[in-house]
Amino acid sequence: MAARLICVSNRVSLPRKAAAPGGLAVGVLSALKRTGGVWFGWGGDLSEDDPSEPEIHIRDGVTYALLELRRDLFEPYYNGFSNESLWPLFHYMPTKFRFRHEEREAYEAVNRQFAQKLAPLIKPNDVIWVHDYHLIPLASRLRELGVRVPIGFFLHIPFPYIETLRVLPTYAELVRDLTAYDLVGFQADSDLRSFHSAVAHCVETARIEPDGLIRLGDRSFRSGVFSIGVDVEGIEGEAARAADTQIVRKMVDSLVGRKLVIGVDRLDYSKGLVERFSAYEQFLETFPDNRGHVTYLQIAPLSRKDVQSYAEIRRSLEQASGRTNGRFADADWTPIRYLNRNFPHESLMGFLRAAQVGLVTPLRDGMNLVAKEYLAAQDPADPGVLVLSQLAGAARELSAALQINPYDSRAVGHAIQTALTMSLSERRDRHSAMLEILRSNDIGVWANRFISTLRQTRESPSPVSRLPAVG
Ligand code: ADQ
Repeated sequence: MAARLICVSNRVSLPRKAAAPGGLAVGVLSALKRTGGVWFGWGGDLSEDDPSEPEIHIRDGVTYALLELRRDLFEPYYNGFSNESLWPLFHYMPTKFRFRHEEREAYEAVNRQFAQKLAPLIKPNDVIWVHDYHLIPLASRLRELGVRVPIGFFLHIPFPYIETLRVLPTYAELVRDLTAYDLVGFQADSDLRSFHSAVAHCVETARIEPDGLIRLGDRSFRSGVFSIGVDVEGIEGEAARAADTQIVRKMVDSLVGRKLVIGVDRLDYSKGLVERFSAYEQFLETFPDNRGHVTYLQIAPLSRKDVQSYAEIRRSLEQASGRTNGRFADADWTPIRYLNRNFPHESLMGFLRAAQVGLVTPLRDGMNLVAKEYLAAQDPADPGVLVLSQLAGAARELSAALQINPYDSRAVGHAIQTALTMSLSERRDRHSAMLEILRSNDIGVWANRFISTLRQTRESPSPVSRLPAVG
């Protein structure tokens, strides 16, 4: 019998609910739709006491196991340790980092609860695929409960080099917990190298082979790069269909022939939106002929509203868009249209297709699916141009994009101008080169590669208690 896949992530959304924006959900769902299996995680409800058994729903061959989380643990686990310690640190932003012991303890407690509720559902033939930084200790906790099936971990965000990771007082435990997996996967080479730097630092006796195999005394595990892709064919279809929908037509009509520059990002400081707004302002200043002829549409749904730094960035963006619009707008032209709302995926792909320039300028990003979606959504006969941050994981594969340093607002402004004036033949050449890369590593290839590598690690690893001590 083929092994059953169990995906585990912090949050699980049933497909009938409006899809929350987020790259992780896109990736997990497309893996499970291909193979069937179970998606286990928090369903969005909080309980006063220890959570009851997960609620089970079956939809289109996928079993959704929805867990409740304890109200008193959720805030310190999710907003606290996950999003105020790990997220900024892993994105190389230590000035936004904070550490509180009670938050880290809540993170550990939630991971123990995930393990306790998941363990009884596991069958001997299963493979478990854990997603992202909220659940790093999960394999250790499952092993302690006697779970012996292969467990893999994929980090959707960057992994920082050891000298940055050491800012976290409990970094050694975190690295040790990662070594309890059978396979640890990263978005980019640089993340894998950083992970190796951390293992070498924490476990003196570790031997790291060139193929990513890591030997720790009497056990070994695999590490590797698995850059996430997008559903290229699906997006091509969605984008072409969306062009004829009312919502996209209305948006295009409202441009009255002006060129469109687009950005689509969760509202997050790592996405470089403040810097992007100021680059656009500089672009209008440096290239005044564009005033009145270009509209910049920024779609940025709110995320992690309860975290202080997210409230701050929201204020900064409102100020920055207000300033640019106040300075340059005319009675019939608004330079920046800034929206904090979600759209159905198809409409979003239609908006991307309608834009002559895609602006993807994160200060740091594990991969960035929007960059790939923008390319897949283009009309190959008349494609737009991607302006892409060198600090996004996607930059390695998308070398034919106009790559910029997102902190360099002059360079970003010049790139927008270059994109708007690029010849059709150059646009086509760049687009077709990148589309070929996207097709060869689409979301299905990503999921299959990870799952088949995980299945190959089927021998039983030794208990976590026998791992070498961390220094
Ligand atoms: P995110 O940080 O969430 O993902 P990203 O990779 O860009 O960032 O994915 C966002 C997804 O949400 C895209 O599929 C996009 O289309 C969708 N989305 C954005 N705004 C939306 C809106 N207003 N309405 C509807 N959908 C919207 C994390 C990491 C990334 C990594 C992914 C996947 O931070 O680096 O690429 O996981 O591994």
